[in-house]
Amino acid sequence: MKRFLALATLLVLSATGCTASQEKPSSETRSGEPFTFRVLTTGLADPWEITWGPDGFLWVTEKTGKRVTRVNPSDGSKSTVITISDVYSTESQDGLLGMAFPGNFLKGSNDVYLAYTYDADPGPAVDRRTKIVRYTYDPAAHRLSRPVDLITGLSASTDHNSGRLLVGPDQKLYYSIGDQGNDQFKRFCNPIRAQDLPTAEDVGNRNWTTYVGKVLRLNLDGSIPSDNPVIRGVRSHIYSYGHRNPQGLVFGPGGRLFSAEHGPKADDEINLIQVGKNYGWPYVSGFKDDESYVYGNWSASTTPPCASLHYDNFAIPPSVPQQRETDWSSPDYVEPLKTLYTVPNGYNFHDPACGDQSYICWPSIAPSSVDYMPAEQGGFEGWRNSLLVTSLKNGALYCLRLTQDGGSVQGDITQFFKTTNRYRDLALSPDHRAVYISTDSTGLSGPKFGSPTEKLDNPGAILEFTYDGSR
Ligand SMILES: [Ca+2]
Ligand SMILES: [Ca+2]
Ligand SMILES: [Ca+2]
Ligand SMILES: [Ca+2]
Repeated sequence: MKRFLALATLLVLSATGCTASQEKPSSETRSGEPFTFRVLTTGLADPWEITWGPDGFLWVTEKTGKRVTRVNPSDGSKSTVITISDVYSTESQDGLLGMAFPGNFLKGSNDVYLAYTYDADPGPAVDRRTKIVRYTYDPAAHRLSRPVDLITGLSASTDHNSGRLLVGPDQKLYYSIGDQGNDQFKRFCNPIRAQDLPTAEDVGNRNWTTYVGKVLRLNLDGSIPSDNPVIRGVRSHIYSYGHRNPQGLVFGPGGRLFSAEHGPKADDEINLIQVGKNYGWPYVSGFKDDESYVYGNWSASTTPPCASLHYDNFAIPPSVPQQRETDWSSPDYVEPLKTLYTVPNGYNFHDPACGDQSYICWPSIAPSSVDYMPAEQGGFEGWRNSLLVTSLKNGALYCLRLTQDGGSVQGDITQFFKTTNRYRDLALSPDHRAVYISTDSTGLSGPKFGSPTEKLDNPGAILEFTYDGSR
């Protein structure tokens, strides 16, 4: 309880602290974990990507704030480097999303890459799309300017945009784009197109509608790399396919690319992304094991048509075609490295403690990002050579240890830093002793002591957890 009183005090102190001269936030120890904790800063509008810049500042995109903000990691003071009025953002999963720097950022290049949703319709209608844009940073004025569109007209949705952007060790852009949240909830009559691939004509016409449910790989000018895979006869921006909502992407040991992907009720996936491979969605959720998942394609219902059906999370009507995981196959299919968590058939997804919001209690954790803690340097020994995954639903950081060769996950998944928040992304300090976590401004977190809640401990904040090796 003491910790929560201290947190409340910190919140009051920092609520007015948006100026450059705010008092240094104080820290506290965490019981049972060798880390100290402080709220570095608050007042951010849905901080989304958080990245440690080579200038020693934390760079943050604010999804609904439509801003890129630099945060001083010593005192939490903030400055806005750009506000992008072109960003179209609602309270759903659209807005300013991914951000990435080239490998030589501030050492030869001042480029910054951003991904965001915008409205492509000039009139009152909304044509929600995604673009990736290059900006130029002025390190003297601390401002971003001179936007250049690299790719425009990508599909966008109120749901499952994914949106993670990286520059790889090969100096290519990697971008994850989700299945748009189709075949469920309000979008249940929209088919999932994660298995669809473009024709040569589509690519020639810059028709990117099949790019949903994919990991893309682009040259830094937005063009298609000449060494991208040829899949079913066509080379495009697609690097891998069959993804649901791969919101986490990170390069790990040996240049391996890992993803963290939101599963449906269960089966969040940790994947090793390989060139040209198929990750199975929507035919397979988690492992191909026929456990607690069957693909029901609502849009394919003809009698009656989908539009006259009522969506149900738990019961698929007889008119909706269903397919078992083991009845599907693809020569390119790759199983996940790990799932969080797979449950057997017959599992009860209705937890009465969760009421109408039962999704918050399902076995999936909503993995919003993934980072890599190297084997050889500093920080908490228990995390060396591990993937660190943030959870939206559980307000915790999950650690998955990699094998020595870096190609698979070993041992039990361990959980750290539990609070009543929605953890969106993380960044590591260069010495790997400090972990910075961005938190959503609103939404549901839980269950902590039985019930999910919208009363978040630290909405719209950056939390700092520092390894205290002396304890
Ligand atoms: Ca990050
Ligand atoms: Ca419009
Ligand atoms: Ca999969
Ligand atoms: Ca499965």
